[in-house]
Amino acid sequence: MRALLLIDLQYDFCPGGALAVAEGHETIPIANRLSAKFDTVVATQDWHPAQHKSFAVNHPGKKPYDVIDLAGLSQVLWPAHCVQGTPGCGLHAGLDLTRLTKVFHKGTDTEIDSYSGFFDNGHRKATGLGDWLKARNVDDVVVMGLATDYCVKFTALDARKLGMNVTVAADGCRGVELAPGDIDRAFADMRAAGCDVVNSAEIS
Ligand code: VGL
Ligand code: ZN
Repeated sequence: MRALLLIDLQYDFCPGGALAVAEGHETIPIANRLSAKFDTVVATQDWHPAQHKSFAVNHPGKKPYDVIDLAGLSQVLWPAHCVQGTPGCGLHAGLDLTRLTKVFHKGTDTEIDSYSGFFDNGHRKATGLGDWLKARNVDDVVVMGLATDYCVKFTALDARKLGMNVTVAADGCRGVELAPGDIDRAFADMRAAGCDVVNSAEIS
């Protein structure tokens, strides 16, 4: 069985949002086109409490994009984004919600960030996505969404670690690109882990 994983297609990652990704909204029509071809479509939602420790505002004296140690891991401090229940946390209204089989939230634990849709960054707790897919005998996943160099990348890498065949729809992804080359490096990392990186038009 196969599933489409739509990663963090939320207002805060689109132009005008709190952690806007350039052209983030351009992923929406691609998500809708792909969704029509899949029986199982899962969306993830970054879903942070306001006190989340990945937010610079929760570390006095720090500013966005500073890097700190959090729970023993290197952590980029972000502008506050995807705060539970705020409009910015919402899935983009252009997304065809009728196609969604299931939504998984991540980043809910104040103490640790969660880029992957499967586990927190320390691989300490699972979101339930892995077990949910396994229960449905999903062994092939197509991944796309926001942001290429964070949540898409770590979701794709974790899917590989869980033994799934992973295809990344590159045109359905946009990245943060904190440092020049981050997006290209993210695709290279995904390829190196065995992900097939393709154009969405190639997916039937
Ligand atoms: C993301 C940074 C912080 C993402 C989420 O969805 O890629 N990036 N939180
Ligand atoms: Zn986040």
